[in-house]
Amino acid sequence: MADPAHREDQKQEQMDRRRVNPEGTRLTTDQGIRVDDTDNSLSAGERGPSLMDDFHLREKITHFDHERIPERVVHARGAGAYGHFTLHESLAEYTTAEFLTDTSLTTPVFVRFSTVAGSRGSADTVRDVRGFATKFYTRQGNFDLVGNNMPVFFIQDGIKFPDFVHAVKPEPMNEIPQAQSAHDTLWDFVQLQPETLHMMMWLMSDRAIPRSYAMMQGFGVHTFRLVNAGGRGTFVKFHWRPKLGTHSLAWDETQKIAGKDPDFNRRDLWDRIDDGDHPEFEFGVQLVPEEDEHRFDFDLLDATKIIPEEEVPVRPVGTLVLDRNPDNFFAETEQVAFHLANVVPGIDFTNDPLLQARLFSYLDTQLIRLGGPNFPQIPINRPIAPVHNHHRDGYHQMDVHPAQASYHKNSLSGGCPVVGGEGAYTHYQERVDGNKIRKRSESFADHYSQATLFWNSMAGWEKEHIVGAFRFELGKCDHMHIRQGVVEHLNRVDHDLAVQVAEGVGVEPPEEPAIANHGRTSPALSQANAPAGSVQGRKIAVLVADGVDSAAVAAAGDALTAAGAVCEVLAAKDGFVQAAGGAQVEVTRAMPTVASVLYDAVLVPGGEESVQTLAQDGDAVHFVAEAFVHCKAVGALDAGIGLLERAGITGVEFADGGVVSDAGVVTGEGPGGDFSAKLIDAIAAHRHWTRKKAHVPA
Ligand code: HDE
Repeated sequence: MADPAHREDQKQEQMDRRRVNPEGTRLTTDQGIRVDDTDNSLSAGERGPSLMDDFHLREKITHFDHERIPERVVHARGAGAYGHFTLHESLAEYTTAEFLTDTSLTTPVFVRFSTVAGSRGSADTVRDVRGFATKFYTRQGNFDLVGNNMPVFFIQDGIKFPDFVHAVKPEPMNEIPQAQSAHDTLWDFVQLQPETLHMMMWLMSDRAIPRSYAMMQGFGVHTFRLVNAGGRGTFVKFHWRPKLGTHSLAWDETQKIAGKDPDFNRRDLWDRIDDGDHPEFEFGVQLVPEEDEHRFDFDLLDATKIIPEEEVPVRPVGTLVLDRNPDNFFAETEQVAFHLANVVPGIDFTNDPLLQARLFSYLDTQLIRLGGPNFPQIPINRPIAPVHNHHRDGYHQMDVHPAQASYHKNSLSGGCPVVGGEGAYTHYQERVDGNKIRKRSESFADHYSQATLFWNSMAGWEKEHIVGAFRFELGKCDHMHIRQGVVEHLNRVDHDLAVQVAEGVGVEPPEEPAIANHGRTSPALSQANAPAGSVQGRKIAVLVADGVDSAAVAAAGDALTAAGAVCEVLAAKDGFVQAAGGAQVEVTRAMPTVASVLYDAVLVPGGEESVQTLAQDGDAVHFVAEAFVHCKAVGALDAGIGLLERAGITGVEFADGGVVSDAGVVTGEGPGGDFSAKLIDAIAAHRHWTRKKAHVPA
């Protein structure tokens, strides 16, 4: 039965009961005994041995000794947030899931974003798939949508998952390299397992290096099934689409960020929510009637395939807003346990063999990671729907069950909990029939067509990035036969791609295409066609020194801030700089503590003296050059244009009276006119990937 007392904040109210506030308290042991001293052990005399009597010392050290739990075997590094899901359009025709049919409900959620291959302490900006796991605390129980930011997967059958993960993880002899796919074992796996090819195209694309968790799509990947009140099934693919658009970092930038700020994506998510700039995602579904199951040239049960949006449009039906940071990383983000098998009535599985293996894996791994069968009682995992059953005992049982009967059927507890009733989960009655065999279906045999579709759909700059990524990754493989093997597969995806990669990694380029390119495209796959973004939450660096034109700093800063951007004033040192007219301009950060890779754009205001100083400062010159090379918006006013020239940014037209904007370089005489508007447009465009930049060293 759904809980009639459902409230929007029910999950937070439940969490509040477990939140412990230290204010006004005194230090105690775990037994509640007040402690007189926590800095000195109990010892026999001032220089004598510590004593076993010291229960506080023993307890303190023992607890510390047991603080760590195993990290997730994959998706170890993550960042979480609470939020709400609202439905705009009822899917009652297709499902009985209440949160997908009742548009008056607001469903609390917890989301965890993650990288896959790296350890808990690895950098955020590595080339990798990103997890996008959502726990909906619905009135009918928890529904977990455990998805990724790419719509396909590396393998078709879950039995290959341990092989794949062993191949991509650091190599066994020396645990090198950390959180990198650029090594022999992964590419050896790829060349011998061509079903990986489609996903490898996604992994080599900019999708694998998102600018922000708030700027990436999410996908349920598998085909699931919705089931309506009449028991009719409809195939469904789940989609998340970010309100800010789907945007990525530059590859060179990601590698530098990994050192400058390894927490880049985690921090970005935290800061956005802290600043009230709440990440928002549209929830959409692709629906396929059961009778259309075989109408595609691929198998709906094959997780290495998408349903092109041009064939089955994504129907937007809801919105997810992330609006609350966790209070404690371990308690919430680390202990949250997602499981694909957590479904509510009206949502069911299909026979996708990758999905089926996942049904087993998540609970299994969580039993060891979270120490026994009672982890659903951990506050972050507890449903808001009431839980009653005969599960008993086990490590860390938190509930007290006074009833004499812990079995069904019973007469001693009035037959309770009673089985069934309104809203009970019933499995979709799919008819199955077959011999027990170990054999991949013939309908899973085509590994190349959709990889080609992806390649064909890319803009020119996206193709360049993909070729660059293949060259980088294969260039890190020591074994030439592995490089050659991959190129041969790429020659079945697209001949041009194979030749370009081969030329970069020193192997024989294929002479002829192995398969003719089918020429089809799916425009929805290209990030170039994603809706333009905004400057919301974008970080802009304003470079200053003594003598800066403070009016320009204030005017441009005001315009950018009003548009939702975050402006930071950077100078050689912290404190204040003395502006041209004598005013003081507060410095947000000292330049040596940051870098251009941590910002979306840079602005150099005027002021002769300021610009002369900056032009002598290697950090400032590098800052501007690097931002330019990473195709970011670069703005300069008056004398500030001189710093751009000093950085080697030539070939752009400089303003002579008016505002000139060329490939994201915006120059002007003063912050007035349309300078700020042009700069805002240039920043909102995210990156100017087609910019000519090879001549600028950075
Ligand atoms: Fe997972 N996956 N996975 N996976 N997965 C885990 O569960 C697994 C797959 C995904 O933020 C593990 O609790 C198998 C596809 C996410 O906590 C583990 C197979 C997709 C997360 C596991 C897959 C995912 C996980 C590790 C192939 C996208 C992180 C710790 C059959 C649709 C969730 C854990 C979080 C985590 C197994 C393939 C997404 C070992 C066996 C496909 C987002 O159970």
